[in-house]
Amino acid sequence: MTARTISTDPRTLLTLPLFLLAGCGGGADDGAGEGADAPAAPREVAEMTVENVGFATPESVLHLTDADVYLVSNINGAPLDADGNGFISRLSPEGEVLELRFIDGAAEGVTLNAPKGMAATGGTLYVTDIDCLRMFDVATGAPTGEQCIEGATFLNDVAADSDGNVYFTDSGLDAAFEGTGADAIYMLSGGTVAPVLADPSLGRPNGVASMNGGLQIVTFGSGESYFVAPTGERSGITAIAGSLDGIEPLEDGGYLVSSWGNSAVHRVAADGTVTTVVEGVDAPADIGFDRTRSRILIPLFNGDAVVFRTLR
Ligand SMILES: [Ca+2]
Ligand SMILES: [Ca+2]
Repeated sequence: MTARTISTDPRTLLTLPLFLLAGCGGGADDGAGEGADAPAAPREVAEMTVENVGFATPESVLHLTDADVYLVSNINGAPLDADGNGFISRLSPEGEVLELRFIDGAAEGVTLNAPKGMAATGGTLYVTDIDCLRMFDVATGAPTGEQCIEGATFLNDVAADSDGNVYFTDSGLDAAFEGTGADAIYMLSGGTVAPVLADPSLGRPNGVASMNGGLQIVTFGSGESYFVAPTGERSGITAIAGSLDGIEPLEDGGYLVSSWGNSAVHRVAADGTVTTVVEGVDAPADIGFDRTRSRILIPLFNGDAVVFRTLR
């Protein structure tokens, strides 16, 4: 008996491949009343909540496009506890947990305490973990290195640019979510880490995206979004919504952003227009985006679940 549960949004049609329906048996939510009429061909999973599978304080979801698999980082405990039990799961686009502890902080030779943001480039997975950026082989999960930042208090999101440079934020928070003044945006390039910006006025930077020739930052403290040029100059500082977390760039120059304050995912168009694309998601942390399926991947920080929603 699998512990896996799929909850469906009652507002949408449940569309599951037949093997999933068979695998869930009576355990599936009963949005699946169409079973007898289901066509033989596998259909696309449109809307889904993957829960009761072992996720533990999931902070981010990353779509690995080439492998077509989702990675889910699990803090497993408090966000700043160096408890050695963080893990990263592999999840299929059909909502099947392929390997709950693909990378396991409890395993011999692996250090992972409270993993948060992730980015993959050049065969390496970069993961923030309190005050360190840890590296793993993205295919095998084997540890390949780390960069620990003196004075960092709450490293959070990670993004890579097309040249393989890696950017990551420090939200400058302590265990009580009070400001530490360590707010920063770092760049790892050629094996060296240097701050792009380090300033307590950065608003508790959380999500970072490489786009439009620079970085777009969204903040957890001030609920703002702003652009950071390669020179470090900040511009376009705009209030979006409370407690912003994840950001995903869109092809049109706009982006998606999650807000704990609104329990929502918003779309910010290239002209700055803000709309709501997902509502009613509690503590939506570092969202991912599956561009192949136009699917938003939402980790529910307090719900130990990952929600799939189609961006229409
Ligand atoms: Ca932990
Ligand atoms: Ca985050």
